[in-house]
Amino acid sequence: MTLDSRSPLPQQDPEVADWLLREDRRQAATLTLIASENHCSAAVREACQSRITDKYAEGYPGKRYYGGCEIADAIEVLAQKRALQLFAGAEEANVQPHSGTTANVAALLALAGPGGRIVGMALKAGGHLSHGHDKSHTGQVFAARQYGVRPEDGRVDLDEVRKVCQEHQPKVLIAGGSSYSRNLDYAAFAAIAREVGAVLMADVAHPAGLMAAGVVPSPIGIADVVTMTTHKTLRGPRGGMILAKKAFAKAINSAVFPGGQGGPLMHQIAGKAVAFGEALRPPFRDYQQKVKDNAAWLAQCLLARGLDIVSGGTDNHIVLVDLQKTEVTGQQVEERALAAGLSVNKNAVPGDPRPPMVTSGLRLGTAAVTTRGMGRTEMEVIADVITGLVRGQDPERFRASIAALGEQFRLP
Ligand code: DSN
Repeated sequence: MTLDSRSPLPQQDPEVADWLLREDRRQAATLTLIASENHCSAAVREACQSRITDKYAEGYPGKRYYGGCEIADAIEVLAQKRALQLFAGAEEANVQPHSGTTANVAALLALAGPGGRIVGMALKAGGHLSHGHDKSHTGQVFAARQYGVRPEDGRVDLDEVRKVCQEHQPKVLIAGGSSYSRNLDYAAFAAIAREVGAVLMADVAHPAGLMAAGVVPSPIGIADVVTMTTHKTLRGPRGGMILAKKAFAKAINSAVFPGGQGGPLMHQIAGKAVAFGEALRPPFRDYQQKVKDNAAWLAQCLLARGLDIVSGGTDNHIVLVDLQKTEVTGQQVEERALAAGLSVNKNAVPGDPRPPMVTSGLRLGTAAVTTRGMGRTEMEVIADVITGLVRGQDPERFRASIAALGEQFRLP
């Protein structure tokens, strides 16, 4: 945000303006290692704060319930077109979901129907709440079963996925996670889905940007439906998107609107169009390669300093530190990291005996620090700090070096 003497907000509402400025300063001074966060460009932010936020555009381009939607139509069509260019091979794009969870709920309702059987990865194994967890509508509205990961190597066991599917006979099999750091074999998931007559839905909320850049495998053309968020590695505005094979598009569109949402957030859709445009340019591929290289190097540095990493490394932007052999919990390290200037999140590790607000793990992600231009040297500093904090060193001793990195590597 840029507030100056001509901005209306500080004059009209100094309290909110002050909080927003503080958030700017917080982000600048903190290194974000939360794997689901990133820093979108000033152009994306400008689109998101545009006047089109005022416009109601219930419906879809060419078929709206209000007049005056010509420009909303043009923006939404542009966002769809760019999404289909970016994820080449996808047949239809719905850019209206307000978030990844609303995208997942809509897709599941379209594909399984209320009460329908679904199978997804358990939250504790690296899945997401919206993949059938019992505290989520997806575990309450649908008959959900979950698969995990192998305790010995932290990876998805396809034999277990097949077994759960054979027993449960789901209408939808979900491949994807929110703290899973390894590539998924989408073709193998598709084969299992076919064996039991299920539709395959891939949730690529986390690796979407890496996937768009071609640095990790893509489920496009393999999965029937692909859901994602636009604000993680994809580096766009907050929101969701669903890509679908033509056969499923009508049901999915109806499940998004009128099923689960009213008016689309046209300002966010404008931001999505800008972000997809950025992702179509060559520097985006280099950025994603660096995100992945930084994560691999960070994992290696942490291992070299004696910490355990779930699955022994990473294929994407996520590094999941397993603290079970240490004296500390995820919650304690999260608090210490914040005191040092690192924003990280506690996270369950496979088989974690601790509750979700405590956990025995730490999820790190390299998308945001890579956006700021950081590389191998900075990953080594971060690994030193995390290791020091796990071993009980005072966060204060790291504050100055983290603040210096924040000064050197600016926010976009
Ligand atoms: N909060 C996102 C994540 O951390 O993966 C998803 O809900």
